[in-house]
Amino acid sequence: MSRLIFILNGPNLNLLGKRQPHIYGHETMADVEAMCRAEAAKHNIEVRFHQTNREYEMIDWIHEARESAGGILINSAAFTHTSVAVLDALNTFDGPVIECHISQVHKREAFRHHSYVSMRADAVLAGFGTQGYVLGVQRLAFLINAAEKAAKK
Ligand code: CA2
Repeated sequence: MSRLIFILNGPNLNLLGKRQPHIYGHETMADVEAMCRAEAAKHNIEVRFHQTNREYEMIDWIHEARESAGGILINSAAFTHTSVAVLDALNTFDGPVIECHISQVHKREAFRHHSYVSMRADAVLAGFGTQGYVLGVQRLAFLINAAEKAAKK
């Protein structure tokens, strides 16, 4: 199994750390990327890290992950609650998918309680702040290692 993971971030997350720190904290996307890369390096995992405000770009990266990645960690932001297209793309990916939300979405508005992505995700992290990304990377590394071991048997 590939030791490359894709970490994909949806709309408005480029503003992380710059607005609404009471909800999303003070770290920026660049800080989150650095945290993910540091954690991945501990597990000998390579990272592609992307953020987009465009649904088609998110879908294209999921298609790219099909060809090369051992797992996906995704914070699809508002697309989580609206996008059948992102769900359809994730359903074409064979490896583990972990959904991550910085905030505890179930404590927030009712429209954030439903996630299309959760219909595909193997695990969901919500409310861990940006630490959730680190936990997601750890879990993907564990699953990739387990799959490698199983393949050797
Ligand atoms: O909690 C999360 O990570 C969310 O995925 C964030 C999305 C929201 O639509 C989801 O319901 C939950 C919003 C991302 C917007 O990010 C911003 C960050 C800072 C300032 C403004 C927006």
